[in-house]
Amino acid sequence: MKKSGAWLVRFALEQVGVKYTFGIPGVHTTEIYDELDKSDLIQPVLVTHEGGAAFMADAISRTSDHIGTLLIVPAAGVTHAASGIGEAFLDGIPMLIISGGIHTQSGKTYQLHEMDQHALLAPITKKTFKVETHEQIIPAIYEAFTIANQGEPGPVFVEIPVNLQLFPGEVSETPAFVPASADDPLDIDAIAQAAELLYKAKSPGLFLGWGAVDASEESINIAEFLGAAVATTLQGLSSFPASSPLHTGMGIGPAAVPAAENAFKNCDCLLAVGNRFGEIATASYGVNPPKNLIHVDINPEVFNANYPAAISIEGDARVVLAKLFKCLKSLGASKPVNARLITAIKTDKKAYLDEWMEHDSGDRVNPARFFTELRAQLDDDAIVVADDGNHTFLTAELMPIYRARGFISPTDFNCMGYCTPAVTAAKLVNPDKQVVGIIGDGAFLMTCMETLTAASLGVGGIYFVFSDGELSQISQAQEIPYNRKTCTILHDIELKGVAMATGCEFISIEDDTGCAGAIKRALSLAEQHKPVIVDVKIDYSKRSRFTKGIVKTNLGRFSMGNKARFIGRALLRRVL
Ligand SMILES: Cc1ncc(C[n+]2csc(CCOP(=O)(O)OP(=O)(O)O)c2C)c(N)n1
Ligand SMILES: [Mg+2]
Repeated sequence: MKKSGAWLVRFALEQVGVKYTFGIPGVHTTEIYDELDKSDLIQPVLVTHEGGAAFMADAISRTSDHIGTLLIVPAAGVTHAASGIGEAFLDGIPMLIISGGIHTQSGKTYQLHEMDQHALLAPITKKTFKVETHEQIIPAIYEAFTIANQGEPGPVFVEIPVNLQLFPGEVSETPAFVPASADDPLDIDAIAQAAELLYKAKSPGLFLGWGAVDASEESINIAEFLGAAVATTLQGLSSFPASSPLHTGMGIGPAAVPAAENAFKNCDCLLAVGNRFGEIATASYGVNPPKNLIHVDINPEVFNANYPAAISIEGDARVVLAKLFKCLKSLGASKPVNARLITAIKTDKKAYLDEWMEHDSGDRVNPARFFTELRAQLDDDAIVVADDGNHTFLTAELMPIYRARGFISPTDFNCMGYCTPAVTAAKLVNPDKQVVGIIGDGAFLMTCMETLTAASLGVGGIYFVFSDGELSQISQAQEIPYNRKTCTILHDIELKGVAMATGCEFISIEDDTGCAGAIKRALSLAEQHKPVIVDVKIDYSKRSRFTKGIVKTNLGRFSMGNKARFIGRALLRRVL
């Protein structure tokens, strides 16, 4: 039979369950866009910048069962999208990237958008495909989808030359997509050994990353059985419900919240799941896991990369933890409820919150008061999205998250600009859930035009912009050593103007007394499908535990000579 390439792309994307594509059409993709216009299953979404499109696709994957998909022009669209593709790659998020490709049979070079996209994308994708015939289109998209979801997930790129899209070509079949069954063998011996170590431990603990996000139930079973404290990484914040009495918070080292720092001080057996001990997760490698480290991950490359493991178990977190729980139960009765630990966690959490609540924020908004009010008004299954900056760590430390995938943020690629498009997309694909973004004012400047996309689609996301006028996570680090803030004081902007320009509602929160009413109004407007930009005049005069912790860890690593040089310069600048 004869089919156009564009038809084949649509067929394959529908088969793998794509619901939205994000991008901006060009001459190399209009044929596919036109084809998607006919689809009952896929909605192509016009964005304002392909960088936003990539963050949107990422958020679709993180908050739904659909794979986030880009449909972009070659070269210029791909380079714009590269930031979001990189984020998805380092954070282990599945993504399909479909781009047009230059004409392969014109016999001409120096074509519009001609470049080696595969070389550019190789380091930030799991694999790239360039299809050469009509026959290859469906299999390439199926394989791309499979690879994107297999093992540690990530982005996969498929280039479809424009001439294939436009014209019909011969294909022998148009097979339905059949998902590959992934029944990888488990290392049962290692799991049994791990169970014994955990069962024997005096003070076992769980440290969960994003890789454990779909294994909450299994983690809860194990933690309750052992009476073990549970901490999460930043990306894994939603992997364990903050409502559990065993939940301590983010981190396990000196940069962790106090409940976690204290609960893990004497940890003698650590079960780390879906957490590769990266720089953010360990607060600059400031953690010190016990000798009995049991490391579970789907990607074996992470084992022993930064910290030696006593036992490494490769596999899907849900499957491994279910088996581990069975092994634990076979060893004996569950441990008695650890009342001392539970009381200590509760006391530490309250003391840390009190410390924040008592902090004098002057006539600005106290972060703890804002988050406490937001949590009180949000549904348990609301989705909270953060960008990258000081606001991220404040959210992680002060905003309890109750449901798996109820918190997302750009983590290891650490790309600012993520939040605004991600809120738009998360709300688009989760219309029945509340979706709120916590966005630094610097990050908002990067991608705030994706609020226009939300307004045009009638998507009621809420964008809480933490306005401190600075690139704070960086300016805080300049304050002491440099005694000046080069290029981190933001140019003045009237956010109300952005709201006016994009058709969003606008609310301002000037001080603590404004929080309750403003949040209530924002939620009610969002329920009426209106996106809302909320300008929060935040007070950043108190540092997060994370920031204080990494500063200490890094300074501690400096040689005496370098320490003296840095301190000397800081003192000199203060005197001069
Ligand atoms: C694309 C990109 N550029 C620069 C940085 C470096 N960076 C990390 S945090 C940060 C400050 C963010 O400022 P803002 O968005 O205002 O958030 P705040 O820290 O003030 O809460 C910067 C510049 C980055 N992570 N990503
Ligand atoms: Mg800022």
